[in-house]
Amino acid sequence: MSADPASAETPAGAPAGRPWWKDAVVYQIYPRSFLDTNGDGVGDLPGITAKLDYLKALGVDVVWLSPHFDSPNADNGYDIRDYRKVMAQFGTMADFDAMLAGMTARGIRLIIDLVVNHSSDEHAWFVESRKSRDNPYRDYYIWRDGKDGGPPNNYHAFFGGPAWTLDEGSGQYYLHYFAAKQPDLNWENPKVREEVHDLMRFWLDKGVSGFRMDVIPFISKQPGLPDLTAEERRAPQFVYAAGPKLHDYLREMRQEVLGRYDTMTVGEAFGLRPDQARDMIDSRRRELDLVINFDIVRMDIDGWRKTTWALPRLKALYTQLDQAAGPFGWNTAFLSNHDNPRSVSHFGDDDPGWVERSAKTVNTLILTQRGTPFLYQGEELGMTNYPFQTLDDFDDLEVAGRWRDVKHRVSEEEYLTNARAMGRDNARTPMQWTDGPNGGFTTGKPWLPVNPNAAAINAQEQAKRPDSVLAHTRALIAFRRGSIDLREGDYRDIDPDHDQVFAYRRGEGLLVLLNFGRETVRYALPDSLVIEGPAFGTAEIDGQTVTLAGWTSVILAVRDT
Ligand code: TEU
Ligand code: CA
Repeated sequence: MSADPASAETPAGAPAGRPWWKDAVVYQIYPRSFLDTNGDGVGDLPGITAKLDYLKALGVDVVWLSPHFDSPNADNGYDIRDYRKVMAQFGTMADFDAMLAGMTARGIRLIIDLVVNHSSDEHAWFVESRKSRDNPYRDYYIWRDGKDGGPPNNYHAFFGGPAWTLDEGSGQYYLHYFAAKQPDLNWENPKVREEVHDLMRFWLDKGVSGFRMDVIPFISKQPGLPDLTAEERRAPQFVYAAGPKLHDYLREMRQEVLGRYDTMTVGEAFGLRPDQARDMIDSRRRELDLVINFDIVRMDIDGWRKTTWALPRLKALYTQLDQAAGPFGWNTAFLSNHDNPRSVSHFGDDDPGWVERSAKTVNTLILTQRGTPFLYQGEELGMTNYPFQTLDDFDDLEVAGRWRDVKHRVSEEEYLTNARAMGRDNARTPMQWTDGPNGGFTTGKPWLPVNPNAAAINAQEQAKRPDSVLAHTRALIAFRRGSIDLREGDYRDIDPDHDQVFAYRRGEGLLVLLNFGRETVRYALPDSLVIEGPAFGTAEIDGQTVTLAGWTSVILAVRDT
């Protein structure tokens, strides 16, 4: 192995050079909520095509598109009925091709969502599978006889109730980790794996550059499907993600499909601890390239309950993830997506007086970490959580499903407080393009209401203002592109215990300072550090002391004495 850290990341036998996805900034689009062009209240693919210049100006390199496939939408497209068809509400295959061509013309790559732990129960495979015990598709899914007049084991579904549903016709139960309309595929069956490889090739041959893989650690089931212990039932994902065949399936996928194209793959690491996730992305093992870790976004989550978090804990997680990735892994940096609350509301301060400064600071954190940053639509504007009033205001099946599970022992008020803080619909309200009706998202009735703060927080207004969150985010993406220290440099937290300032070195030349609170902080740097001046942003510097106003951030050029 060479001593040069850059070449140490290239395993023997792999193409030399740094993979493009390490230097990319990724932007996630939730198509249902991006832009509606035909007034039916649902975002669509032509809406994405219409905004490609906006994405180009923002400076992102890759779009991750949440599922755009034919689906009955029990879980907004994460229940796929036909993997080769575009969801009619979103448009046609011609619309998809036009969108992809528009991206390619602008130098933007597209990765799509691969949701193959489960399909929809309306998928032709499942329609066949449930017909009878001897149907040729029976073994595409996981069917078992019941036990003692109930389900085969005590697995619980993430969206409420048991993870087994009885099919009256054939008298057996099928397994579904999520909703009953999302039956789990049987990866033990080589035909299932071939079908998945085929559909991957279908989209790769169209020109997509890779996949974000939904709950990919769950594809290998526990042998014999034993009952969970009481302890395991509190967080079953750690059992579901620990199936023995996961790595075999991923290596096979790389060999059969991915290795033959120039791709980027990012696995959703739900249920994996950092050291287990590292195994999926160790470049020597030839499985996936990147993972979406849950450690940070779910650090203050206990089931449906939100607990609290503190800055030193957040810092410790960043250091842990960085160390876990090691020389053969590469991290992602993100603070929200379509399953989590808005980052400025969760990690920042969404009070109208602070939201703008705070969103800039949160976005600075995302864009200055070591790893590939993922921004979620609206994050570049500092979009906030939605003021939900009642449980009926939520569209997401997770809110209702979990409520059914706990309503006999939890007050509605307590449940609502938690759903307001953590509910997935916070991130799913439509993009706020203008201060006009429905934030410019639709001329019709939006499928989920637009946040009333669209009058104050919207792209049109921010595009005109040089000190907006949008302008800051755009400038920072450009700065990152030009900075070897940010893209490649190592990561060192210089003050892990400070409870308001996050201070870290990137490479030899940069120090990032983030003030995670409203109080102004006079922050003293060690004498061993020479401050050459701000590299991005401004700050009042007096000798070794940097004054950081509430919720502000700065990147300093520094060197060691
Ligand atoms: O999510 C994985 C997942 O299980 C959690 O993130 C989910 O939001 C919930 O909290 C589980 O308790 C992926 C998708 O991102 C999500 O949108 C889908 O609903 C889910 O898988 C099923 O496909
Ligand atoms: Ca539409």
